[in-house]
Amino acid sequence: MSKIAYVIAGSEGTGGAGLQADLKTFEKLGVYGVGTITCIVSFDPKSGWGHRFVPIAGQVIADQIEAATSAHALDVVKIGMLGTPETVETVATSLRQQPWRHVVVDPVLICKGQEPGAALDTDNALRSDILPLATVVTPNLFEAQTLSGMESLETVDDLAEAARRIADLGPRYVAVKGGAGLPGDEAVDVFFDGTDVTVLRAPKIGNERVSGAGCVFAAAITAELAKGTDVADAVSVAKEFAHAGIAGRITTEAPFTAVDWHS
Ligand code: PXL
Repeated sequence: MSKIAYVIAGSEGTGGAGLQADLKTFEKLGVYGVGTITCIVSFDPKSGWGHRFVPIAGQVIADQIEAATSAHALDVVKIGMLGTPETVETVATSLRQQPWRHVVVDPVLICKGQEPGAALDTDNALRSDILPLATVVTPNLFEAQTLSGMESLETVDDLAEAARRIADLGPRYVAVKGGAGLPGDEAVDVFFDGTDVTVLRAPKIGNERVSGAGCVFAAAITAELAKGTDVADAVSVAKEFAHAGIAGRITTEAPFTAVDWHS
C-alpha cells in the first residue's frame, strides 16, 4: 500500500508556492499526495505582482476534507495557508473529527509582497484553534516573532527561545526557519523537540528569499512522517530537500525565484 500525505493549503497561481509546491514535494519524496484548497492566491503582474486573494467557502473546504478523509486512511496532514479566521475555524473543526499521528502546521501569516500586520486576526485564530492541534510547527522568522511575541529575532539563541515559547502554545516539535534571514554565511534553522534544541546549518545560497522554500520544507517533513520517519530525521531530510530546491531554483517573470530541482 502506498504511503499517503495530505495537505490543506492555498493555491498559488504561479506554481511556485502553496498547494502546488506541496504536491510536487510529496511526489518527489515518493508519497501519494492528496490536497484540499483553502484559498486562491493569484499575483497580479499588472500591479507590481501584488496579492489577489480569494477564500474558498467554508462548506466547500469541509466537503473537500470529507472527501479526502473518507477516501483514504489519512494520518499525517500538513496545514499551509488558511487565510481567514473563518477558514481557520472550518479547518480546525474538520481536523478534530479524527485522530492524526502528525499535524504539521506551516503558520503562513503573510506572503511575499504583503504588509506585516495584514493578518492579525488570522494569526490570533491560528494560535488559538490550530496550534493546539499541531504536533510539528514550522514558522519562519516573521511568524516565529509574531507567535512567540518576541521583540526581534537576531541570533541563534533568539530562535531557540522563540521555539520554546511556541512549543508552549501546543506543538511538541518546533522548527524555526531562520533561512537567509540571520546575518552570516549560513542559512540557520533551529529544531526544538520539547527537550533539546538542534541547530541546522547549510551554506546560504544568495540572500534573496525563494518563493515556496518554506512550503517545501514543511511538505517534505510531512512526506517523511507519512513514510514513518521520526520527526528529527524528517526535519533534516526536509532541510536538505529544501536546500536542493533553492539551489535548483528557477527564475520567473515575477520578482522572485521559485524552488525547483531541475537546474
Ligand atoms: O509561501 C507562502 C505561501 C503559501 N501558500 C500560498 C501562497 C504563499 C505565498 O505566496 O500564495 C497559497
